[in-house]
Amino acid sequence: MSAFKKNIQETAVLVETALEDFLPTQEGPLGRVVDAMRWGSLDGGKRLRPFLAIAAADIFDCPRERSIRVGCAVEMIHCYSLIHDDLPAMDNSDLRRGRPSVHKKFDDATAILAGDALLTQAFEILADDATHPDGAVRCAVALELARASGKAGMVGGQMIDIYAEQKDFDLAGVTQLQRLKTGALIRFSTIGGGLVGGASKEETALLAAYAEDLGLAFQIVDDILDETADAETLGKPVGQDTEMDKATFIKLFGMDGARSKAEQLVITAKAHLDRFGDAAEPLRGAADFVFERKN
Ligand code: GRG
Repeated sequence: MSAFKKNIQETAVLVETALEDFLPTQEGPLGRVVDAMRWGSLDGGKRLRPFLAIAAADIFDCPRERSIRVGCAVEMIHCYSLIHDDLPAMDNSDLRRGRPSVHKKFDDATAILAGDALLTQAFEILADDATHPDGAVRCAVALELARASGKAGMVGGQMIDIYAEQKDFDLAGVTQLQRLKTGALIRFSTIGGGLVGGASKEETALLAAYAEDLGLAFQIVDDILDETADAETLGKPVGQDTEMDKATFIKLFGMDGARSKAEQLVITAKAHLDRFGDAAEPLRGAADFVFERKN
């Protein structure tokens, strides 16, 4: 197993334990929403976003108990977005992470509430002084996550994805859509880890530049997998982009062109990390992983 795979698996165990602690089961009617939050967030996924947060914070020797909280906050936002994205009103997807999506396992209302509760709990975690003793740092991290998740970030990207006439999108249009829908949370993960670790303005800008290239590479690979992988490997339905005539990087560049664009982005992403030396090796590994991933 590569050093990176071992590294991300170890981080995933830490994140799983922390998420379990944040989401203890409860008795009574309230227990149902907690069960749905657990179904939508525990025991699944690559945990790439928390990995980025923890790896970025590690560069600055940040105590893990702080960076894991940032990682859990962004994973909760990510899981809420997947739960809502799978609803009949959006992607209408029955399968997620290789098992029934939350609204299939429970029902639509419970899935909406579980997503809402994960979204709000993410900010509860960041606002707690266990995340950082300095309120200004907690506030800066929460501000970045709010911007990355809301109308100027993931929600905005989802809106464009659902309603824009995508067939005429050029490179700028596709890049803008993906920068918001997927890129914003990946960018937050990296700079959120940096901020909780005490990164300077200049260091945060380098982490942001890395994450922006990484986010686009991630999305291009996502487009490629949607066309080439099978549903079992991916743990979700495939071929939906083509079916819905979505604007993708493959439509713009062709399969080979998209692959070499992603490869190029991984190289430029890693170049932004030069200043951090060996301490950024896990983030370099994440960039290679994003390009090579199969799910
Ligand atoms: C509902 C507000 C709202 C937003 C939804 C993220 C998103 C926006 C929709 C998900 C649809 C999708 C498949 C997007 C492509 C990129 C993406 C986020 C893939 C899933 O992320 P991974 O591969 O998943 O990191 P795991 O399961 O490993 O965490």
